[in-house]
This record gives sequence, structure tokens and C-alpha cells, in this order.
Amino acid sequence: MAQLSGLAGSSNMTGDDQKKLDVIGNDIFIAAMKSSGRVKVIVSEEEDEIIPCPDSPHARYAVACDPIDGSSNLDAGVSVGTIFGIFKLAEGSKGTKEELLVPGTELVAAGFTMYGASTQLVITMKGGSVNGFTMDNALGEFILTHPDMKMPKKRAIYSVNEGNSLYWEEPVKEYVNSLKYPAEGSGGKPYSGRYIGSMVADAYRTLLYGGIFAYPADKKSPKGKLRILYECAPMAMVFENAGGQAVNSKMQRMLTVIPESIHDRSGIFLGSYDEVQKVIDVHAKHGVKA
Ligand code: P6P
Repeated sequence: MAQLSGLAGSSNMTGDDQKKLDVIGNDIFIAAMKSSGRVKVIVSEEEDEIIPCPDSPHARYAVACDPIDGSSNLDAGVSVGTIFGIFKLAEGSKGTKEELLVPGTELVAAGFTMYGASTQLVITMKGGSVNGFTMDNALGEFILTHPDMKMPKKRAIYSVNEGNSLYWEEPVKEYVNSLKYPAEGSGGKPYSGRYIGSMVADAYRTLLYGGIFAYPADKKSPKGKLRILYECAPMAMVFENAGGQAVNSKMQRMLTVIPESIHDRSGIFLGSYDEVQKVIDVHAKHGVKA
């Protein structure tokens, strides 16, 4: 415990200060992937470059992961988690960086864990259902507690860091204000705001309760903050397979977005189908269409 809190005194490729648990989690995740014998190459938020697995020359899988997402909240005891996406490499693949710059539609599996009041695991396969598991500490096993998860089509909950609203583009400002100040006579009530600042926690709540999570690209972060390969694309696959939607700030389907680099970023709107549709409709009024 004495060594687990606080900063590791280093930073990662995208400039985030690494917490000690970031480094520990990264080491554990890489060791587990390598020892599986099934992984040829790994992308980790905590590593500048790809991590080849030379001891698994015939392996066919690539894993993109954020070992401890939300780690800036660790010292405050907020839920954090691991986000992962799994690609199947072509026969004879060299496992190069370029082979990983593909859209999320190429993912064969994706999911995330959340280390909070309970330890949750949410996974999905290409074209499959979304299944949620809860760790039973007595058994030391994940128990299937949420089979075939389906999102509510709508829910009056929005999750966005309003501290960035000064930098938001006009369509985002109009959209968020439409949730906070329903049009006169619409009979609508203001949405509830819920923002934890840990993507896995905000995403898990949105997946279960419905609503929308957003981290828009803005004037301060023109490409957005969240990373495509190991945050946006895996989450988009989970939400789509649960009946939701996920788009970037250009209103393109998130799973069709191709990263320009392994740590490339994107804006993201992720949530219940109808809630994301509202974002799309407001942007269309401003001429922003996929
Ligand atoms: P902000 C955590 O650092 C993270 O990458 C995501 O888990 C989270 O959704 C986001 O950044 C929070 O960013 O700028 O609101 O603190």
C-alpha cells in the first residue's frame, strides 16, 4: 500500500502524469498478454511504441489497451478500469504499427473492466451480444450477472465535463443547453448531470442506466482528448452491440474512424440510440453531417 499511491514521477506518450498504479497495471497487463502466447503485438496507453511479443511468433492477435483508465482519480478512490480492443491479424502478419491503424469495425472483441465498489467486466464479440460479469471474491471468479445487455433507447442523463464549455463548438453548446433548458411548452424536464471523470465509470453507468457520455473535440483540444484505439473504438463497439450509438465530433460513426497514429485522439458522443441521435440532429442543423 505504501508504494501504491501518488505519481510515478514519469509521464506517458500523451503527456499524462503516470501514477504508480499506471505503471504497475501496465506491467501486469503486458505480462499477461505475453504469457498467453496468443498475442503478437500490444498497444498500451502507457507505452510510446507498440510492444512486440517475439516469443509468440505464430500469434494472430493484437491488443490495444488502456491498463488503468481514469488513473488521475486513483488517490481519490474513484472507480478506474481497463479498456481493451482485440484485432485478429492477417496470416503472416508482421504485427507492425501500420497494421493497427484500422477502423473499429475490424475489432473482433472489445470490453472493459471497472475496479470500483465491485469489479465488473463487460465484453462483446464482433456482431455479438454484450455480457457483463461481476467478480465474486469468495470464488475468485467472474460470474455472468448481466447477460445480453441492452441499453435503454433514451434516458435524461448527460455526462460531460462542462468545465470545457468555453471551448465547445456552437452545435455542442446548443445541444447541451437543450438538455439543461428544455424548450418552452415541450413538457420536457431538465436532464440530470452525472460526470465522474473516469471513462469506464461514466461509460458503465451510461450502459446500464442509459443517457449519453460525451467528450467533444473543442477549441482547446481540436482532436478531442480520448484515444481512438484503446478508449473510443472499444467503447463504441460495446455500446453499438448493446443497441446504442457512438459518433465522433464530425458525426461519423465512431467505429469507422481510422486512427492516424496509435495514440490518435477523437471527440466522442456515446450512449442511448435516441440520445446520440439528438446530437446528430443538432449538428445537422449546423451543417455538420457524416
Ligand atoms: P477530464 C481519464 O484521464 C480520462 O482519460 C478518461 O477516463 C476520462 O473520461 C477523461 O480523461 C476525463 O477528462 O478532462 O474531464 O478530466
